[in-house]
Amino acid sequence: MSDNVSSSQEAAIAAARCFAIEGELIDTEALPRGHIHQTWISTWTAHAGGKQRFLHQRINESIFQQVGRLMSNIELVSRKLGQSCEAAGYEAMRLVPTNQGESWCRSAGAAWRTYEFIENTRAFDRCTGSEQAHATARIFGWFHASLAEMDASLFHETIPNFFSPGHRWLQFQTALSRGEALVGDESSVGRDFARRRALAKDAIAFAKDQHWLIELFDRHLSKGEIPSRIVHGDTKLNNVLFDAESGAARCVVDLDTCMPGFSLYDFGDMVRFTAATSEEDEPDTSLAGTSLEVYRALAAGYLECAQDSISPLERELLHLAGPLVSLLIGLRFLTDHLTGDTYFGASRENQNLDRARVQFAQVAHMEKMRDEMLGA
Ligand code: GN1
Ligand code: MG
Repeated sequence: MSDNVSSSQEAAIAAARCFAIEGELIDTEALPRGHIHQTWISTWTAHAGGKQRFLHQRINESIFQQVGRLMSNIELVSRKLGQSCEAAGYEAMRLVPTNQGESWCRSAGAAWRTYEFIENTRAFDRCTGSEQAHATARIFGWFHASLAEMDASLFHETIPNFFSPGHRWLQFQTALSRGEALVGDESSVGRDFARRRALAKDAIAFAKDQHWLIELFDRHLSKGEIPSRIVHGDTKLNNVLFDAESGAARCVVDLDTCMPGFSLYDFGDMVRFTAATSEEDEPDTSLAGTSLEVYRALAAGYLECAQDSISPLERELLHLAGPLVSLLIGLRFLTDHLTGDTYFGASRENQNLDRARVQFAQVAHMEKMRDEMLGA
């Protein structure tokens, strides 16, 4: 074990002990998931014999700068879902309080939170087929319905403009123009940007061609024609836990971006990830695209739950939600590639550029299937 790993394991052990867990700590191991936080699982001897596991997350404070606000949103959502999950046949994430009764703590300078680990489940990075897609859309549909009557003013916007198409476009444009201002001055930053921009030439051109989609949604959003609702904000297939035996959807996880947004964002994010025909960072973009069959199952499942609560305009724009969110996430990956991989990080060269290209290939593929998606 390298020094870094062992010291971060020690930090996770110290943090785990700050939470109100009974029994003896037996083991902790890292769980490499997600782009944002560091996650650990601990195992404890349970009171009545046997063992119990917990999930500890070291919160990324460069992204979530106000941890108190983030955790307040999560407390609201997990409490609300906890009230309605049983009747729907689902489960809700359960936060474990700290020894002082708070929802998070600081340990050795870092911010940590803990959830009960939900046993006998599996998460999927790739969709196994229509049935799973349908179940995914239904659990997120239930999620929206459960939060629909909550008072939105209780929620904090933990990452400003997180869902705003125009904001994502501006971040991309700013990365380009800041980088361009440095090119030619022979600084290492300028040279690195020129190299990254040259590699991304095709992706940059594609993004510019798709600006109409951003404008379309921005127009409706700014006029209030698309209503603001409490959304999940990261409705990837792997944020649903499925029962390891029956395969039924059991629990929605990753409540970090639960805040006011718009439902089509969540539906679009479901499409971009669940109906993807490749991994999110597949280097061979000829494999990237969107499965029409999976799209149809997602639309059917989502409409079963949301048909009565979405507006006619939201229904009309449903088929464009997938392209929009693939474009937005693609823009974010591309922006990160251009600015040195500082947000999502990268475990290999050009990973964020590959991620952007996959999203853009999906946008292009969905454009070709627009009529079929419209009819779903
Ligand atoms: C990030 O870390 P993870 O995988 O839960 C990101 C989402 C993106 C997603 C793309 C707070 O989520 O917005 O859609 O990566 N989360 C944040 O895979 O930026
Ligand atoms: Mg997430």
